[in-house]
Amino acid sequence: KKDVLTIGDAMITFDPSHTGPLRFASSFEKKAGGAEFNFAIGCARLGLTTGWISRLGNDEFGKFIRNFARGEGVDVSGVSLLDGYPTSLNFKEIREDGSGSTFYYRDNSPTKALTEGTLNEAALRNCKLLHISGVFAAIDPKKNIPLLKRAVTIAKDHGAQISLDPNIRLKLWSEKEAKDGLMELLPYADVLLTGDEEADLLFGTHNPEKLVQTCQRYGISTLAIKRGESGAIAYRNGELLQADAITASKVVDTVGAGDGFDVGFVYGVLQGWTLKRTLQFANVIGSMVVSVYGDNEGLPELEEVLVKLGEKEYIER
Ligand code: KDG
Repeated sequence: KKDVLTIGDAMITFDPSHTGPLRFASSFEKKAGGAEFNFAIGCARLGLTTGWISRLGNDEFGKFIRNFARGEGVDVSGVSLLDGYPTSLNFKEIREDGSGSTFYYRDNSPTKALTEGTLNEAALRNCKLLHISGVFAAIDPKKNIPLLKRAVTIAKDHGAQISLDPNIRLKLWSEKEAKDGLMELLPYADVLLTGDEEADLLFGTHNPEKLVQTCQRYGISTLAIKRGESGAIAYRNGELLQADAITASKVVDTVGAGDGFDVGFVYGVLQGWTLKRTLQFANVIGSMVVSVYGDNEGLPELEEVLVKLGEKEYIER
């Protein structure tokens, strides 16, 4: 079985060469991004066998994204290039403190053509963990919520764990749509990876004890709450832990930090690590992503994390 499988959208990300309002940015670097895509890249970099199900345009950008994922070792046999759907674009605005905004051109995302009937069921039956996120759900909620329900049902019936990151993007759907849609997916999740604001929107609270109770109601065994600069919280089997944020050497681009955390957390879950180690590992990866420009360029290889944790020596020359 593959360690990890994910389903979702990817886009060309245009990163501005300078910080400041996008209207004044005149040069950009062409990269690739997308929440579920970043997740797949991060898992593969850690050495997990990883598959990604998606649709891209049959164009230069689609080929670039597919080849990028393939080059990182992601199994892209579930990714098709389609005529008639240009690959989506995302222009990023980056502020001085590394925070940013995204400007999407993805109304006609190729993943709109990814239907339940075209899902690769064999891949879903053959993974240890299926990761889903609210970004793909938001692209086309009427189609993608039932599609994701079908996907998680197949995966779960064949023994997979399901991780869910609400990844709420209010540029893609309204608060009500997000809440209604994600609540339908929640009962299938084993691992919930959420932010404070997302928890507020979904459950009306981000109080950890209350969220633990909510998870118990939904049958979610493991919870992680990502709090950016305030660290992270994790819960499993009666154990509730808090970890301070790890100060990054410098923060240049915070986009993708949450995906990095997810990658690290899921890695720990799959290795059967203690909750403490899992949380620490996830936290370290989140902090590594923010000190590199790009949505996924800062996602580390396993060795780099071990160096960061002081468990391995880095030989410079
Ligand atoms: O989580 C990071 C992603 O959000 C980014 O790579 C692209 O905005 C994006 C999206 O919608 O996936």
